[in-house]
Amino acid sequence: MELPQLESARAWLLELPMRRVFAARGTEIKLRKIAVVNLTAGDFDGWGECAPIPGFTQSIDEAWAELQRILPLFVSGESPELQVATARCALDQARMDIEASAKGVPLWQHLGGTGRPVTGGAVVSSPGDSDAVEAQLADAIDRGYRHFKIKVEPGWDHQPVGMAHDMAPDASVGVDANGAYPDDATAAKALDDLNLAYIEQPLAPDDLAGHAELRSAIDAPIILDEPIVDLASAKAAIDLEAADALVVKPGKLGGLRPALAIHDAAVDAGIGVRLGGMIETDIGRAHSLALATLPGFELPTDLGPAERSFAAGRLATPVHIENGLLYPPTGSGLGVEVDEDAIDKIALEYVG
Ligand code: OSB
Ligand code: MG
Repeated sequence: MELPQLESARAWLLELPMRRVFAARGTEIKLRKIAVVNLTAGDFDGWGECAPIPGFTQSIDEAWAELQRILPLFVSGESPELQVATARCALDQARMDIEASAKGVPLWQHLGGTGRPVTGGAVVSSPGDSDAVEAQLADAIDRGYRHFKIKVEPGWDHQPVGMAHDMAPDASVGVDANGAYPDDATAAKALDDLNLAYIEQPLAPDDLAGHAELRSAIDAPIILDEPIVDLASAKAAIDLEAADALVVKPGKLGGLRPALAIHDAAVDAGIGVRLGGMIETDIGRAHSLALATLPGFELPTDLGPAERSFAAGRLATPVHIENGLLYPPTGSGLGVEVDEDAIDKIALEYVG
């Protein structure tokens, strides 16, 4: 679909205080730095989010520098390729929002999704800190989540998963090791005793063969996250039968279009996809929710209203959670109301 000529391309650099420190392997986030992008074309406008994670993607400084350099070029009719995946994602999302609005359909319909409710999931970080884990679980239960993804490592797995099952016996639990079990096959296999919905990234990112081998020893679905950075890496994991499902994160992949391509490749190969989070605001969460209504996304997601992560700074209408399910908006385009005044008020820098 041809977009009408862009009339404006704007971006804001924001800093949001976290509700609590997000601590996982190699990452500790207290203040979240992200950028939001707005494009206008004819009667329509679209929003997207650039949400880098330190140590996991290129930095916000790299992403912001690229947005500052490239956004003015779009308005003068050029369409240069962006090099930073999270910045590319923000532009792709804003364009998709405009495309769906111009068609008069919800974004999920434009993407080929169904608009069905999607299982939300709260991510529980701070491995080793049982008070912090208990507080996060209690908070998530309070907010209506029925699925938890717990950050685990050798020596910190049976205990937090047991806490989750005790505190919410009907909820489902998955774990994310961020590659923490490479030297401990016994501990990795013992995760299978924990009644888990999935085990995300137990071994090192480049150890596809090791994951393929572990799969045959374990019943719970093995899911890859870190090595899935584009369509080629997804196909490599599929070809080696390294996973039961692949994590799909639009930010890391450079947008909704590459995410759709990986969804399709996985479904063709008969494996699953899981919609992962990158601690986005309600703008990024709404985009991910639309994508998660595609048929391949059967596993619980990392998604939910952004206020579980941030202490302040609501940028858009939060996605709606009820009994653990997220209900995609029915309006055309992204379908959430973005609060530009709120964005202006907290912006550190602006381009446009
Ligand atoms: O491995 O999934 C991961 C956050 C930062 C870095 C890596 C990961 C994560 C998450 C997402 O788990 C958390 C969220 O979006 O709430
Ligand atoms: Mg992960």
